[in-house]
Amino acid sequence: MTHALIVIDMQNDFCPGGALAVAGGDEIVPGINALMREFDTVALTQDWHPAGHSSFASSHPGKAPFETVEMPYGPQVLWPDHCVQGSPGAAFHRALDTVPAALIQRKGMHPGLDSYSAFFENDHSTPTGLEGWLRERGVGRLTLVGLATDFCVAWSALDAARLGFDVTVRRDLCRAIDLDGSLATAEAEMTQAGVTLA
Ligand code: VGL
Ligand code: ZN
Repeated sequence: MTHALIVIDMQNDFCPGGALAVAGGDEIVPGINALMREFDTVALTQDWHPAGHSSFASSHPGKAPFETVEMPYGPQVLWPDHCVQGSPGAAFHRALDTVPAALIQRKGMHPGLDSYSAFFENDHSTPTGLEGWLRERGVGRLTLVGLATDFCVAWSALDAARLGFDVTVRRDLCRAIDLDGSLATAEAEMTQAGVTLA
């Protein structure tokens, strides 16, 4: 069974100086580059929103970043504008080695629907296609690293476990946003779902 590495959202906007900076987000780049060399199958994800995306607080008059709104698919945290398609903030961190990656899975492209997970949009039903790509390549085990532990990494890990993959999250190669205890909640949910936190 093939073991794949999924590198989540290692983009400028999630690193120090970016629009939605995760503390220490850039520290994990060298470790991720080294880990990629140990895997035959590597995929990267890239948060890739159209301008005016519905997950941006700026698209909701009177709302501020980090407030929550009800969307047709459930509660949605509002974020500063980030990872706008083609912008410098949406580019991968310049030190990230993208050469070993066979796939770059972009997500969050539907204007009215956010996507934290690499597998499904936030309605939990619109697939990105990553599951099929992995299955066709005989992948059964996944290791996840990247940003942010408590949002895109956790949602990807939970979906992957639900889909039947054997999932490990390398906590040392992730960094968290930690909004109102979201890291502790995400780690408890991952453990509950059978994800290995290494
Ligand atoms: C992410 C918030 C909004 C992430 C992406 O990569 O964790 N978080 N979009
Ligand atoms: Zn986003």
